[in-house]
Amino acid sequence: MSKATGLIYKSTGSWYLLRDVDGRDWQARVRGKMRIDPSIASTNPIAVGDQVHFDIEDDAANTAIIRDVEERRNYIVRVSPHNRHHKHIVAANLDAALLVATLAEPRTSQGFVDRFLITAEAYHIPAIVVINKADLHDKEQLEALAEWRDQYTDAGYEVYAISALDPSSLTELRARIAGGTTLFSGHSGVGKSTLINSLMPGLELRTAEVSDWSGKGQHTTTFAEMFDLDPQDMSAGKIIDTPGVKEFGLIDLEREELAHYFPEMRRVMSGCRFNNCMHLDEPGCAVKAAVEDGTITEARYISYQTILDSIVKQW
Ligand SMILES: Nc1nc2c(ncn2[C@@H]2O[C@H](COP(=O)(O)OP(=O)(O)OP(=O)(O)O)[C@@H](O)[C@H]2O)c(=O)[nH]1
Ligand SMILES: [Mg+2]
Ligand SMILES: [Zn+2]
Repeated sequence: MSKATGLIYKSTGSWYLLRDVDGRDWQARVRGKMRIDPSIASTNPIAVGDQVHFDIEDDAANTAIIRDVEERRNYIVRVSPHNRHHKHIVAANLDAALLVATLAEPRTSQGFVDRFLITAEAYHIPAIVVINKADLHDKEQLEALAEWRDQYTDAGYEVYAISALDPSSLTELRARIAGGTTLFSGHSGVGKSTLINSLMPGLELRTAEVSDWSGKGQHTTTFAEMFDLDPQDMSAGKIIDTPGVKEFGLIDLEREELAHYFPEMRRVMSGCRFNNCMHLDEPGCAVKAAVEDGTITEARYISYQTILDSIVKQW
């Protein structure tokens, strides 16, 4: 009954896959009362990426009982768009949060991208924007790609345009995520699992068949799961695949906070005349001045206004 530590690689809600420091896998459950961090009030006490202490239950059967969770370095929470009290810890102890977006089949909206980025900002997790399915881009989508690339790069984000089906397009992204733990998120069908398969030949995650791809989200992946980029080397980095999400509900934000989560607004807002400036119609607003001179992209500013509006309605 030795006590050991391990990392959660998968959670189905009723049981967990955990890997101990020697690389051995255990099927684990939580027994008894476990302290749940009341400041998060999530529906799940343990998430992928959590470091846990466990007792061996049955050595031959590889089963274990989780005792407690170590304090999280960080985590990312998803709020149900239908019930803001319904919070789910998607993953913990992350080095980056990567959004897989697509301009076609399916199209990811700017609002969705921006909500994801706000969430990552709020949790202080570096965000990466990946635009997948570059092989499908026609002239119009190539223009949209150039626009997205400019506006997100200007805002301060890393942007990668790739095709998960073309391994030669992945060189830079592969180097970027090496050595860290990266969460992959995005709508169903954008190619998260396909991309992970391309980054890790031999893994063979289930992906949607091209033939039964209808253009609607199909949720091929049903549970978050973490993978070692190199199974022989735990320090090579890890990727967390997640099920597709329809919407990214925002965590409890005050209207006044929102601009802080737009890095390009954060950089200039100290120049606003009023320190409670909402950057709407106030005189002497440095943010609006930056929009006018093109330092802040119009599309991102419109997104700010739209999201601000949704916060008012929500409360
Ligand atoms: N043309 C093209 N198709 C792609 C690309 N990447 C993925 N696909 C296709 O898109 C479909 C969905 O891919 P998945 O990897 O299952 O998508 P997912 O994001 O994991 O979806 P969920 O698990 O449902 O969240 C599959 O038919 C893939 O073959 C790409 O770069 N180009
Ligand atoms: Mg998937
Ligand atoms: Zn202002």
